[in-house]
Amino acid sequence: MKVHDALAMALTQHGVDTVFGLMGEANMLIVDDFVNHHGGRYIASPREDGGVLAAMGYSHSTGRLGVATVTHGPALTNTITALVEATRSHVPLLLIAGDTELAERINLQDIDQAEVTRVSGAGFHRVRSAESCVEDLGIAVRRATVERRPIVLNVPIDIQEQETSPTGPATYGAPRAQAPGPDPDALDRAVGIIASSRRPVVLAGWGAIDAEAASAARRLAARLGAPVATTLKAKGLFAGDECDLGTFGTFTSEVAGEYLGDADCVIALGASLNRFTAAHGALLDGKAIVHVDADPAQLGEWTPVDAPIVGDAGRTAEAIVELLDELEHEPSSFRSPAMAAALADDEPTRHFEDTSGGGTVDMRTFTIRMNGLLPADRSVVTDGGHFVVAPLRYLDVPEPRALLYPLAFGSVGLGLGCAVGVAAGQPGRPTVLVCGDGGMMMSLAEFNTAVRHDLDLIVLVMNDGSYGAEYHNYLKYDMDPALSLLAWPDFAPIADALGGTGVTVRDLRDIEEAAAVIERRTGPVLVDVKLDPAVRVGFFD
Ligand SMILES: Cc1ncc(C[n+]2csc(CCOP(=O)(O)OP(=O)(O)O)c2C)c(N)n1
Repeated sequence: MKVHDALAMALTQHGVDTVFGLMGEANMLIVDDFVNHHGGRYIASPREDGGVLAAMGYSHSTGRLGVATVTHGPALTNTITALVEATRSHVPLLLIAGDTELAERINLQDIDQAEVTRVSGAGFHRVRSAESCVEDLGIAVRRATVERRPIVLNVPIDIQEQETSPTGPATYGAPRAQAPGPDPDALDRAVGIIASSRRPVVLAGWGAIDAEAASAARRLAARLGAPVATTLKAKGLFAGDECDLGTFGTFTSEVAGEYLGDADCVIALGASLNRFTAAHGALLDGKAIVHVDADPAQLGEWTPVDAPIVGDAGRTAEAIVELLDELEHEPSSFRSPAMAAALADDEPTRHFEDTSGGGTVDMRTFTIRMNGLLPADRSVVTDGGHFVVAPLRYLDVPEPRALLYPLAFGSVGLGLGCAVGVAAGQPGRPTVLVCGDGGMMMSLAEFNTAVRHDLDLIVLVMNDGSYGAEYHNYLKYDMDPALSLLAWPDFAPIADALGGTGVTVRDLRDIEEAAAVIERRTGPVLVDVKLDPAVRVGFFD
């Protein structure tokens, strides 16, 4: 068996059924074997960064390893921004990079792949020989899983063409995740603080999104008479709970913010309590904080805490409930029918002046309306820019893995690639991408990937005809924002030309028609939402 075939076979032995990427001379044989000999699915992107971002979206939405492949030289350098994003987002990802012949003295496309990878923060592993190729792939898969970052597996083309007899271990199993129990002294101290609080809140983060941890968090909240809240990353975890205060931090709603302001104790489960969650201190100052995380490095990293506990979020929440039972603790009355009613009655449109008119809509009003009109069981992906406040604040998601905002590197233009992978990973659930016109122009070829691979994608382009974030920065400096304005073409005909369906919203009355087009869709849809660049929202208030 040739090495390229052995590698493709080993991928399937690791449970990989989908590979994203772009082919060239140094990876096309692996791709061909994966599809034609081993029954895999290959999703072809028009740019390599799109393939890596799609693998990232796939991993995020499924919890599985994301896999992408590129050819040598410029193909790998095209992935660097995406690799930085995936590294900083702790996504387990395997990138198989073909490389030029080891024996060749000069090749136009040669570059030191280890050095190129190093700056991104991703890991690197080289296929050492034909005989070790399957073992090398296993090492890379294991590293991606346990190190929770991309690993670039470098495969020189001349090794790929050699014969091998893959008898070595196909897998190096990653250790199963374990759930460390809390230290009794740390637990006692925490329970002392919790028991003396009168208005506790249970806050869950990404470290508490598995089913056991989420139900333990709910039991703890019920036992304490506490409302629940989540970090932005864990948005949707408590969907349906009538005392869910929603996102804790920068995106807290006005009504929930009042209750969070009143809280005297926060029990944070698997949440890093970074500056966004803390709303730059405003939401945590003066409160007693119990901080639970399986990783000791996370405890108190961003915020001083009163009771740090190293432990699995679910097991620790259970242990706290048991101790409260032993103490015959009386639940607080913070969680109340009045709180549930105030949250249910809250109407987000009440908290701002709608600015729609003159051929544009207010993005907040538009997003709030779309929240009710889009299918409720959806994934939401955002790009970056001024507009991002609207989807992150006003679009609901059914569970945390259904929300992805690839902003760990602060880059514009990563949303559409990620959305392709999210849609591929969750075929039963439409994926809604919200991006700006600048981000869309940076990545729009990926819309056609969704068309070619029959993915259920709905794109909402928040089109203010400008780099809106920079427009408002110019105004902040008291400067003319003219250079941030861009006369892009209309996006609806572009969507049609790329094989999907485009529709334009210029007026609030157009929203129903856009929703009807979405409802009738047989392929990807793009909604070009015309906005006034001068309207500032969210962070820019
Ligand atoms: C790769 C990259 N290039 C440039 C920037 C600087 N930048 C930040 S926001 C932004 C504007 C994006 O415009 P758009 O997508 O239209 O969204 P808007 O801000 O208008 O809502 C730019 C250019 C960046 N963050 N990343």
